Amino acid sequence: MTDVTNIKGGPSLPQERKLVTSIPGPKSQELLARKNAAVAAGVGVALPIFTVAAGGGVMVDADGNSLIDLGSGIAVTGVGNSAPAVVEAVKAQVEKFTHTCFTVTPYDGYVEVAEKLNEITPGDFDKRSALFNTGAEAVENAIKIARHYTKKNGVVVFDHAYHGRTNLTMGMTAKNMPYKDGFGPFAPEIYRVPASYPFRDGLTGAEAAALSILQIEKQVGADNLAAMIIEPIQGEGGFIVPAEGYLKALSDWATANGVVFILDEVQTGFARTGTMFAADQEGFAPDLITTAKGIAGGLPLSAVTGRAEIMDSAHAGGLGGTYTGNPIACAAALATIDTYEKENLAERANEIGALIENFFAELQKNDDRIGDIRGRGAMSAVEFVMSGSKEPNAALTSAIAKQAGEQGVLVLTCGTFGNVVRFLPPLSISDELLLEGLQVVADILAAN
Ligand code: PLZ
Repeated sequence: MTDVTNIKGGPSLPQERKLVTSIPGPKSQELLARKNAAVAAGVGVALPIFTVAAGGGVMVDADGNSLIDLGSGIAVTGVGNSAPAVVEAVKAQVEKFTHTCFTVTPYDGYVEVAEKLNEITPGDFDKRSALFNTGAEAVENAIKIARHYTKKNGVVVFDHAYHGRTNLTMGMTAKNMPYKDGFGPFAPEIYRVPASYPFRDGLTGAEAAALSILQIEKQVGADNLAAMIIEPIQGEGGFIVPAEGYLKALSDWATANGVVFILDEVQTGFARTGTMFAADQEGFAPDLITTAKGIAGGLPLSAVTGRAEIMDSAHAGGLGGTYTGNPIACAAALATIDTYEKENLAERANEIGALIENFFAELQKNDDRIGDIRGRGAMSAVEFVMSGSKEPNAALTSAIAKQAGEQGVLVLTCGTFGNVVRFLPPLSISDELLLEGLQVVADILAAN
């Protein structure tokens, strides 16, 4: 059996799909049994292979199998796992100090990340940032800040939205199973309205926005509304790209009505969609933007960035947390953002996206279960339907994910109806490996 004890990750790992056991192999099965006996059942896993190393476009498991990674740990390792610049920055920081709590005694890494975010996020206005640990925490804080600034309470969220698993963000998330079921009651003053879903509603951006706004005006009222928050491309909800002009119309309405407009770019941010942020392609800047995931090469860090007058409205001591803006995560973020810029990974995301979309467009000619191919950059997805209809085909979708995993390709699913296969490869993946992974999916499709 392969000895995996001393394998190092990063891009120098052999970039190959290689199966030496069935998936999951005996070592992973042994670890899975331990996991089931030690870890709460609610913490599920998509593919029970236990990782020992990862980098470039592959992950190696405890049995020595090398799998193609088309998930990036849910859009986190955009620069690749254990990217050399990140490893170096983390090592250097960990040898200096590991923690002070920024709100006790500050350090410059935090400030530098804030400066960088203020510079690269959309919007030509004076900005401030605050750092947190997780996407959900960033979303919670964006809502806190918007409420404090407007002195209003209501929050508008959308169908198919995903914003997290904490109590407030669970209430903001649309899908019941598995995120909310039995975990209520949820926080008050959250109002859900329809969102643009071109494949299913056939509406233009202007028509869809008019529907959303009508409901907001009739059921909430701008005077009661602190914020509206939306993902520029809905992620967990199905990689739904709204019709052109939809987001701008919502933002214009919010601005005209004294409502803080927040874009949740936790999944879309950092080069993933072919620009540094998805909003860069929408022709407007949100008041606030939440980021996480791709920000720090895998270290837990998140942020709220936005207009100085809104961000500064909360009193000193009102925002914080023991670990928020941890120095090691900040060092990793600076190296990660530098890597996106220096290696022009946004452009690479576009190449990856074009490759995926062309690949499935070819298959779609002979397979009408491929209902919709959509996305931007390396945030691409295929929505599967029953032949000759738009009825969601969740069975085919989960069969693809399961069988792809067994054949050494990690793919993730998503969607309110569970019928979307999403592709979120690390931007460090090679064309060859990506195409090999897609071909595995194509062969599974042909066989099912
Ligand atoms: N906002 C847009 O995509 C996280 C969730 C995975 P956290 N999405 C992946 C899971 O099953 O928990 C996400 C997101 C958007 C917020 C979040 C929440 O980010 O870092 O998971 O809290």
